[in-house]
Amino acid sequence: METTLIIIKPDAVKGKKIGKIISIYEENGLSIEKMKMEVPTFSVLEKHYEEHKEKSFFNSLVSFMSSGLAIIMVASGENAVAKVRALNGATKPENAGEGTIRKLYGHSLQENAVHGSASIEEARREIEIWFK
Ligand code: IDP
Ligand code: MG
Repeated sequence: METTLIIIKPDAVKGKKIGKIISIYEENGLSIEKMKMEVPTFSVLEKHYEEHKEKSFFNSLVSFMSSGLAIIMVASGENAVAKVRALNGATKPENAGEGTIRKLYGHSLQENAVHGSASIEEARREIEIWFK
């Protein structure tokens, strides 16, 4: 069974969308295997967003992601990685499809409610970072 890493970002936690977001994953066949709530630390975020380290938005992104509580989950199911990415929608909420989590609950390109691993390999790497 495939597994993937999901983060409900601080904007969605502050907006009280935790329950609605988890329901979308569960209603689409995914099972939550692990879950924790914490304020992400800089050192974990630096590893998680390693690929974006040189980007102009990196500092702003890490500052947003550590601005409050987040929910970090491992979800499993058939095609879990692709399924979560599809349910999340496009990175920029205004480009995300109708009914996707980012369309429903995202605020901006940066504050876009959720994270989902981009590939099976990335999922393995991210689960190791957050749940080692
Ligand atoms: P993804 O989350 O859809 O995989 P990535 O391009 O990997 O998108 O970017 C990681 C996260 O960084 C996004 O979810 C978003 O929160 C933030 N982000 C991406 N591009 C920008 C940008 O141009 N400005 C500000 N934040 C950005
Ligand atoms: Mg990405």
